[in-house]
Amino acid sequence: MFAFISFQRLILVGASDISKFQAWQDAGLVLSTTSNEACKLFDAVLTQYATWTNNESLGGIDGCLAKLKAADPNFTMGHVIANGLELIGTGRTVRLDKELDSAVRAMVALSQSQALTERERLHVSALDVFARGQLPKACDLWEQILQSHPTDLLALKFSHDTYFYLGHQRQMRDSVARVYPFWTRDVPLSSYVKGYYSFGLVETNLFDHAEKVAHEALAINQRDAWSVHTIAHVNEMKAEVEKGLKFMKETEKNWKSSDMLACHNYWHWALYYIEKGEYEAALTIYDQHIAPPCLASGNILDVVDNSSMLYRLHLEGVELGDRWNDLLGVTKKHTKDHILLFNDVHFLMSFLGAKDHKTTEELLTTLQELARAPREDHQLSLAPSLGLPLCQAFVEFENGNCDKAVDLLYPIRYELVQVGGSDAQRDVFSLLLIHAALNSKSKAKRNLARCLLHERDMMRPKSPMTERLIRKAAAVHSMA
Ligand SMILES: *[C@@H]1O[C@H](CO)[C@@H](O)[C@H](O)[C@H]1NC(C)=O
Ligand SMILES: *[C@@H]1O[C@H](CO)[C@@H](O)[C@H](O)[C@H]1NC(C)=O
Ligand SMILES: CC(=O)N[C@H]1CO[C@H](CO)[C@@H](O)[C@@H]1O
Ligand SMILES: [Fe+2]
Repeated sequence: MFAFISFQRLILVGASDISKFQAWQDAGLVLSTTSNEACKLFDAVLTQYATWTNNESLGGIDGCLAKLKAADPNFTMGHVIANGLELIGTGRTVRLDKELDSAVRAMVALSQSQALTERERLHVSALDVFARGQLPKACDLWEQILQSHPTDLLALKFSHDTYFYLGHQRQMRDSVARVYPFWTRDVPLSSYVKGYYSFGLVETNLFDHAEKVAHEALAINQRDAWSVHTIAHVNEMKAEVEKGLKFMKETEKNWKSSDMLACHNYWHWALYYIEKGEYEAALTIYDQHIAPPCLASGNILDVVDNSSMLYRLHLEGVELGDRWNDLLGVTKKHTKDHILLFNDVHFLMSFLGAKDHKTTEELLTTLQELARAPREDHQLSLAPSLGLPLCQAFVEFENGNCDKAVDLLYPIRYELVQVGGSDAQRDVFSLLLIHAALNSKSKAKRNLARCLLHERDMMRPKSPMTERLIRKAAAVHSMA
């Protein structure tokens, strides 16, 4: 499974044959280190990241990173992958985290003291700009790498994840498409690239094509949790509830040990139950498979899933017990992070759910302050037009000011894609708008609710949730 070490070794053994050496050099992915062990560990980390799976027999990603540092502390690409995973994890920011800030600075300084390849320098620059919040610029640099090194899996995956955070759906698809022909069957991990491509397809509404490519990937490797995830999205977007439930159940054994994604796949599974109105079943999945890893890892994706699941159940009027308070224990420390607006709004959901007014206020004021100061940070530049009205809409809704929530949310709903995340994840914003409109005092807004439900029904016919909401809308309308 070592995608990189093979190239490295071939460069070494091919060195006597100049033309072959050149060919590998041109296509190959040079790693500037004298330690073969460091190359091997770099590859192990990349493989685990690319497959969403910590391999415990290798010591997991953290274990491998520690050994990697020890094998060659001066290995720039080792620093790149270590810092990159921290930054892409979006749980830490150099703005507030001195340790991460100095790690990024040390990486840049180290790279300047070494004779590196252009590709390696671009990797360093990409992370340097990412750390300063310039996510689109980071993607441009990774694209530059991919144009000359289409099998650079690290550049491909970092850009894929960053496009996701940016809500750049077509870029997420096309970035993989541009390198797709180079990922022939013999290239290690190539079936996973099919999974990345299929996710770009689903996020651009090419559902049938997405499903086909994901099944191709699964035919090669049924343990590919990300391709399972794409199919979960297809079934979600088409409201194919029974098909979705069946698929998750049948494949669970193959993906449940992919620890970085399993919680999210369970989240998709529970969504089908919410669709059906089977709240107890959704809560059982939540309590067994979503809450425990979230609590243990504090991983941002897990926290987001936890919040988002609870908020959807809250909108459906389900009693949630102490669950919001438990979640608050994990989210509260992120109140002032403001790394991604998408994360902010999910932390906010938990503050509102736990009725922690002080923390709610703190999140809003610190975001307002950061948004006022001019800065290069891409996400913060979106705070005044998108992040703040979105957060305020949630607050108004919780305070019972449904009309106000609609006024805040309705004008920006087609722009919200820019806060990132998947269509399925951002659906909670559409649901909030519909619920706010349904419960508005103004008749015009209740009428809007009906229109929004028609829109929803056209996009995913036969959704049980939409049907429930349409019945509710008819009831409140006749009351008017
Ligand atoms: C973990 O790594 C070992 C050693 O490379 C490998 O044999 C094994 O298949 C890996 N396990 C998983 C689940 O990928
Ligand atoms: C790392 O680089 C520094 C400065 O060039 C050098 O002094 C040190 O010996 C190197 N360490 C290793 C383990 O190569
Ligand atoms: C990370 C986290 O706080 N997870 C929580 C999600 O909700 C459950 C309640 O079912 C809590 O127990 C977890 O602590
Ligand atoms: Fe998803």
